[in-house]
Amino acid sequence: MDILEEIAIGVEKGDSNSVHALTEKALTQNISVGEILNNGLVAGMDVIGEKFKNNEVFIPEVLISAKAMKAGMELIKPLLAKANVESKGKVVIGTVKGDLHDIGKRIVAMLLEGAGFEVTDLGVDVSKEKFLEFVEKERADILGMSALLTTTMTYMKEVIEAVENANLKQDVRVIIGGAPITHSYAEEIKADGYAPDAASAIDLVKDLLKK
Ligand code: B1M
Repeated sequence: MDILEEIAIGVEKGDSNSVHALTEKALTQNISVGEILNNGLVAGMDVIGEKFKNNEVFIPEVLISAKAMKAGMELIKPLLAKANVESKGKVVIGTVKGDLHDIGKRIVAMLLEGAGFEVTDLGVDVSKEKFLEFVEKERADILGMSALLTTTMTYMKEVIEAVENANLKQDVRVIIGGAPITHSYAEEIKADGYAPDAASAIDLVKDLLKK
């Protein structure tokens, strides 16, 4: 088995120590950061994403694998920019103002990162001003919003209106999710997409960014 396969299996198993050590070893063997990222870390996370979609693994396993992936990511992140590894796209994501639920949003963010997207996670209780600031600053391709409360989901509409008023609607696709969100609500507030779970969110983002 080559070292990249070993990294992928380490991510799948959620073994942070081995992923960290193997990534370090791969770098000393002059394996490119792009290969480590795509054929090691992301490959392992892809397997977990697929298993999560098929209900073969559950939230705790996803979180443990994401942690293992991060153990490798922290070593290669500083080298990625220099290596000119092409990002699959930039995503700014957060839970909307007034809402402190972040477990589902974190899973979405981690799977997106695992799939090779550059993710800026703004956390919880995010105002429209902050969403806009980071969409502009990061030149985001995707703005993702999460809400778990029926009282906070309405804020998504305000954010989309703010995006329109700032003339950014052409530049960024807005996707939404969270337990109370439905496809028809997404249509009603003119979001570009809705995903019922984290695995579908990855497919949705890939689909929206198809050139
Ligand atoms: Co709260 N809470 N909570 N809570 N909480 C709910 C949501 C609730 C349904 C419980 C209930 O009454 N049965 C209810 C909402 C009722 C409603 O509005 N209809 C509720 C309430 C009322 C409250 C408080 C108001 C309680 C109070 O204080 N009186 C309060 C509000 C605080 C606030 O936000 N201002 C509150 C607080 C909390 C805790 C802080 C204690 C904690 C959150 C901890 C945290 O997130 N760090 C909490 C929790 C844990 C829950 C439940 C039990 C679980 C939520 C969760 O994490 N689910 C929840 C009841 C439930 O859902 N069974 C509940 C697991 C997670 C993986 O699923 O977030 O749905 P979910 O994410 C999924 C998909 O929705 C999707 O992908 C994820 C993974 O597949 N998805 C996206 C999510 N975001 C996405 C974004 C996308 C795409 C897909 O694109 C961008």
